[in-house]
Amino acid sequence: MGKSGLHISHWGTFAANTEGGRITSVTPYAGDPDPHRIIENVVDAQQHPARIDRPYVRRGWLEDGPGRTDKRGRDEFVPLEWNEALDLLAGELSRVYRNFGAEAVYGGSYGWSSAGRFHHAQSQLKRFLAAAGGYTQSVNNYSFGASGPFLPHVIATESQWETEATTWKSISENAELVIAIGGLPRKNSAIANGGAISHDLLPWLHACRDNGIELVNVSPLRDDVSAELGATWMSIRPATDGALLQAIAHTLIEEGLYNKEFVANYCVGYDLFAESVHDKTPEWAAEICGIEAGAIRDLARLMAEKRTFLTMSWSMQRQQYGEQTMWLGVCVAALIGDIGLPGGGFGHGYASTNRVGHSEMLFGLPTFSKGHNPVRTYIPVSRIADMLLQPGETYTYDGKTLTYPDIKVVYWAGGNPFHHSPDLKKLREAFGRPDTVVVHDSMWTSTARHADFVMPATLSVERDDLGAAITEDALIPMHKIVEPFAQAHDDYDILRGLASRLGCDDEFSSGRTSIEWLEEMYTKWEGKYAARGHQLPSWQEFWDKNEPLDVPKRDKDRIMHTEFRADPQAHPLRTPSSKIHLQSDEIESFGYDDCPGTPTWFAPTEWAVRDDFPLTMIANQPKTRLHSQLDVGGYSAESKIKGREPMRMHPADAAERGIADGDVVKVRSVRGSLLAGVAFSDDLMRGVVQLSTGAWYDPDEDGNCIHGNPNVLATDIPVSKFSRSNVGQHVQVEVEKFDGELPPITVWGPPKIAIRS
Ligand code: PGD
Repeated sequence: MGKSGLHISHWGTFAANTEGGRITSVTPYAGDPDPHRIIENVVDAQQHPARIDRPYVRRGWLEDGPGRTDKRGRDEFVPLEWNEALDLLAGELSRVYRNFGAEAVYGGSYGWSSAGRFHHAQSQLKRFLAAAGGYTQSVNNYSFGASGPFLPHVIATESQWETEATTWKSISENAELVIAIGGLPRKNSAIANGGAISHDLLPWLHACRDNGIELVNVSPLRDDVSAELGATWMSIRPATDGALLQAIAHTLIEEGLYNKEFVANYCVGYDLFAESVHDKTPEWAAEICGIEAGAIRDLARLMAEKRTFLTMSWSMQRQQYGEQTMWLGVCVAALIGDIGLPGGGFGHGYASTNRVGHSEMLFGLPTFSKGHNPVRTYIPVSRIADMLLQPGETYTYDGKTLTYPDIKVVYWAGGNPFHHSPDLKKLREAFGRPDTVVVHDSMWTSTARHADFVMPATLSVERDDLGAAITEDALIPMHKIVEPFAQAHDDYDILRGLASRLGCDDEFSSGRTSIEWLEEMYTKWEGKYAARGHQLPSWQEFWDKNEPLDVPKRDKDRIMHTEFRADPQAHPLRTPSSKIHLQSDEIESFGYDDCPGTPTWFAPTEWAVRDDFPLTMIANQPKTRLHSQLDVGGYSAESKIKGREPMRMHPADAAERGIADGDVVKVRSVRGSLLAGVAFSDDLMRGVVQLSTGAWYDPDEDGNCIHGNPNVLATDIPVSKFSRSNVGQHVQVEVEKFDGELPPITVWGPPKIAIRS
């Protein structure tokens, strides 16, 4: 029996108890004020039957060679020896680089991978592909792929609204009213990209409550703000927040309550904006969003009276026309005029992870370079299926016209597109197009099953690393806890094996082992702090001590845009006019009918099918795991109902359909269907069901999911012609009781493995 040092995951920091080389339990870090149970998933996952034990190649690829096929995701796999796998794959990469050039290799490889600064699979892959010749890249992300490129045109760049966001300290001490559009869900703040150490959301929200701050949760889900905070719940129909915001703006203007001085000095485009909301009365909005007109007026008046902080969750823009919704939030915050004042203004993504609103490390974290990618071609990340299905086709993005490249190799490490991509049947078809698909993962996820080459990666508990999220107070030395499962290798070593075969090992590895890289990264980082007068221990001391290292942080009392407010000439915004845009000639000049230059609310096109699919599904982030990671782990598994992902439903909506609590149901959309287990809840408004993402896609013969992955239902249309981001948050569905024989879940074990002849 043993107890490990601390280990860090995106969802928390823990020590592990081990016995006979296995993890038997985990204990949360004592310094975490609000640990989350997700850390428990690590225990069962490490030796789970779903682990990939060795390299594999798809039988069809081995027998027929590379090429277009409909067998991916349906074929069996042939086990390979490591050298054989690396030789075969290196040969295929050489063929493609030689015959088609580097643009034909897609290395966008989106995904969260694992915590740990060095063994970050996606970064390792990018460095390797850069050294091998280059790759087609992706830009933006699935989290805030619309607001990321859009907000810089009207108010703030990503680095501003993320890194320079007003801190919770300032909000809790100075705000009088916090309006949370999309709520402030504790479950989402469980995670932090890079590794969560201290979960502070609840303590900060308790401070807000104790200081008498009024909290308003604008969401179809009551529990998007924890019950004990006593928030006012404004239950709003999904995808109608833009209409609510237009009506608030209308009231502020109509009643002369807006801050004229702020608008005159810090904004452009007021006249056109005011004209655009002229007829957007609270009565008009009430019909759309289901909130009474009087309540909308009262809210607008309250906002004008009190120091107001208006924050919008990332989910607000993971919807069709998401840029416009975000922009309307900016406009309302600007009309209120508290931007740049203590505890007031506009925020985006507070509680969407454990990041926004926390101060950051003074001079960043240890890093390594992803090398130089000579290929300039890129796609907005959510356009993966369109790219594979429509090579050579042109499309718009952020004022530009781009062309989809012709991809021959798709190489993925540390992501699960068969989790994250809406419209999984379309993705399946798209994954049939390239010559070769390569996946590194620790688990037989659905993405691994749709690959030709499957390379078994270690879990973070099986390797040495160092880590923390940028908003933490400490850096954690992550000593390996257990030996790698079966023949799993670190991504770095797999890629090194390929690099040496392709003749680019020097460029990729610089001749270093993993531990030498950790030393190199730490030493450079420590030097950066030392040069600025902050003495940190040497690498050897840090590593040997095996304890969290305190790292100095930037000011904890920051207010976004305070300098701009103090002197807009000396501290201009990086928008075209240097001010906040309530209207934009630049956006108008792009000519996108779905993203015009004066912000407005549009009804989602999916509403056209409401007669047949009357319920709106909210496909949001899960409580029991991060995305799809470790879905097989104990905490995630225990939430399933008859082996299916739980779907919350209002008892009255269920009663109308003859559905009982705990029933398995078939959920249908225009695009497909899935099975889920029903959990009754009156925390949802009527007409809404909620099914979290992340149940591993387990397709039947027609590609419908027997396990409960909502992306088989969701549409792959873009947010708009501007950002081309994903709209997975909402889909129209109908639900019926499933009375058939329940098919067994197959995705939690290995796929069919061929006996080698
Ligand atoms: P994860 O489940 O985190 O999902 O999509 P993302 O692809 O990031 O996938 C990470 C994968 O990496 C897992 O399969 C894990 O096993 C693997 N992995 C972990 N560590 C390692 C490692 O060290 N090496 C290797 N090789 N593999 C590793 C997330 C994406 O989903 C995001 S960010 C958002 S915000 C989106 N949200 C929604 C949504 O709200 N609604 C819908 N319908 N869909 C969404 N999809 C998006």
